[in-house]
Amino acid sequence: MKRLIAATLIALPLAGFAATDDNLLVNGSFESNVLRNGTWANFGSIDGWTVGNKGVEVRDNISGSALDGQNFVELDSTGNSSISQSFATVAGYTYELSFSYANRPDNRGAASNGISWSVGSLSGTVGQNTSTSWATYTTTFVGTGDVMTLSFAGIGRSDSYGTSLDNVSVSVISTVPEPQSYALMLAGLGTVTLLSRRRRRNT
Ligand SMILES: [Ca+2]
Ligand SMILES: [Ca+2]
Repeated sequence: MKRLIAATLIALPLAGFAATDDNLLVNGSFESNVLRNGTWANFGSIDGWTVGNKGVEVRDNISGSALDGQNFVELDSTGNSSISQSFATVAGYTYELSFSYANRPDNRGAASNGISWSVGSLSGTVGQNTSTSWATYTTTFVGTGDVMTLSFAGIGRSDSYGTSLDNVSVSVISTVPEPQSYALMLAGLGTVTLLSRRRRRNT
């Protein structure tokens, strides 16, 4: 029994390195719609994402170039719009959210630009400037065990000129449970040890 517990204790932290770089999102780089190079179109729906009522502009290397592949999206289409996507999570796993954003060369100034994002209890804003270089935002969050939703929305002046978004990904970076669930597991193992000791004493 002692040897089994020791083996389990060694195996638990090692499980944390069995992380994957796989993107849990569908169409995170917005390449599903095939457009002619140098053109764009406003879509009411795109693969993988729930689209806000003003649609989403998919751009094939126009008003900027894609960071990944050929396409990126803009969320100030005919006005500020939004996209969201849900994905299953495992309670206690750590996930990494990463996405890239840039302002178009012909942007209408910082007050017109920006994107807000949210996942679980986390949220923030990016791109409220006039930088036309791609920047990447990365953060981590812990899975709740339920389906979680990642959302993006255009902010700033709603004037059909907005910030570009590309290369969105959510991936598992650690399968080590958070300290609380880890403590619960160890407490469980402790109980097993006590029971086996007590059983041994009784026999
Ligand atoms: Ca892309
Ligand atoms: Ca705008």
